[in-house]
Amino acid sequence: MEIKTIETHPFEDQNPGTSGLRKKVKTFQQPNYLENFVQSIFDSLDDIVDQKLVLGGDGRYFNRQAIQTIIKIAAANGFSELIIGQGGLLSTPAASHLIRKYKAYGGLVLSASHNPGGPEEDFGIKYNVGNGGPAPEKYTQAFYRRSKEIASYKIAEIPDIDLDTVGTQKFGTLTISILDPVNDYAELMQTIFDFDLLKQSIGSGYITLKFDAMHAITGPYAKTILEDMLGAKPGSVINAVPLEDFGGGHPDPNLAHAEELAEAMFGPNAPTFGAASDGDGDRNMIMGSQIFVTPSDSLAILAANASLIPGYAKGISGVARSMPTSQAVDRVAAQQNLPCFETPTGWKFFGNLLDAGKITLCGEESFGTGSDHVREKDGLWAVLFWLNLIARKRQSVADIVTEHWQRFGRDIYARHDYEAVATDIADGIVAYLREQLPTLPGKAFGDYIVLYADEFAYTDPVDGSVSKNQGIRIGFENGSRIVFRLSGTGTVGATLRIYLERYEPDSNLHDQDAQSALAPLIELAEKFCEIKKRTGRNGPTVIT
Ligand code: G16
Repeated sequence: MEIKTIETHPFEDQNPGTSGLRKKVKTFQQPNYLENFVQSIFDSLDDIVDQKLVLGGDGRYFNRQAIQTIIKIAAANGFSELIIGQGGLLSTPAASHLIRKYKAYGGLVLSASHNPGGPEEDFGIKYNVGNGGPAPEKYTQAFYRRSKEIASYKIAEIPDIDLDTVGTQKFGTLTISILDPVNDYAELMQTIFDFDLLKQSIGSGYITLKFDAMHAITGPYAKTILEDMLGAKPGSVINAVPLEDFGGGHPDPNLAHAEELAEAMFGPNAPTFGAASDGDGDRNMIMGSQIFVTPSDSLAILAANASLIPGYAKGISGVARSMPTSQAVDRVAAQQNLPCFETPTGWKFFGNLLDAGKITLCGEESFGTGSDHVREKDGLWAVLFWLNLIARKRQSVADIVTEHWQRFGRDIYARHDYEAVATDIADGIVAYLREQLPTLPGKAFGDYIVLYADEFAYTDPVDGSVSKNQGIRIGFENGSRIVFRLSGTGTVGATLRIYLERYEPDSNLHDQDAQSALAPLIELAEKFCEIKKRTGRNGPTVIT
């Protein structure tokens, strides 16, 4: 195998965000852009020679070309085996599982997750470490540093690989293994959930379901598991064929983007259960007939009922949530005497806690839920967890949620996103918020008295690493919170996220619309950040 060294020049913008490097496809298509970043990753890793690397992506536009390039760079850098999903496809949780199962050194997952795909849209690449999880910050910072000084990359002279035939191919000492992307993952799910019970409940018609794969990666996974293995009616999985542009849609599982599903679930004759996943299969949205379950509530409900699931029947060691996620899971942890951790936004912050056995379940308001079975959030896992709960409890989704609120109270929750805000305006807002922080504690705004106002910082309890500036929090004496954060996954301007939360213990008041219940907090948020005033907009781009 001949290896060439190609001279290159650094790009200044290869700083990974919340989850890898995400840019417009056109940016990635610039000569040497992808090559530089991949070589920067390999240069920052120790002892990669003769190691295994997992490789796959969500099938979006540019996935196949990028994979062919990465294969050649990985080969030139001395990896001995590349484990690749057939067709270049792997969901993020499946990639995490393969890294763990085959004891790979790490993996490269090509995805911009919930961001749209196509020649004019987004592409992304993230590196996962040997535990199967997203590279922690010390890695991503090293990649960025290297990308700013890189002068050359190595590339092997091998032909393009046949990505579509399962099996192994050899090039000198390099083995390329093309695997069915679904098999290993489906096997893992059977070790966690009660597939016999699920088959019965679905086969008998007790559970009817609709899963929206949003023309993204979970299509083949959901078809195999939900329809072929569990017997859901053919057609239960909608938008099941992965497309390079996700059918022109936005593969973001929320009420705004999974419109077809939302309509069905709030319509007449709605199925018992509805769900959607995102571009790379790590997010989930859970719905029941006439009800949407917030991701924060979903995490709390899974934690409260984990003992009903075979994989967690022995008990869970602890739970964690990202800072802006509602405090619903904290209440479960307090009642069950479980450790509960609050981490910055980004799945990478759960990795150490999971590895150390400090937590079993974790989740985020951004439609991510997962457990120690892999080191990524896992959309279909959450779906199977809910289905298993419904089957075990013989209750509807609405009844499970209502019962949970009766037991623990309801954390009424919403997130308002202002997308594509000019960066200088967004920076001005953050500066303005920062200025106010010291002046707020003790101040009363109607019924809301500020208890604390700070910028969230996190010290990892396992390795002591400190992450600062992780979002602005304003907490009130009545337990309500407003959190402000700039997204780390967008590719156009800045996205300001405003997270609003109010605790309601009185079960007579649980059944109310979140936006109306949060109206005073929404007004206060505007007072603190002036987003509408500064942008001239009337309201958020997306409300979840
Ligand atoms: C990524 C991360 C998540 C994070 C989310 C939101 O999700 O993996 O841990 O919560 O971004 O990030 P932000 O608020 O910064 O946009 P995904 O599904 O995009 O990989």
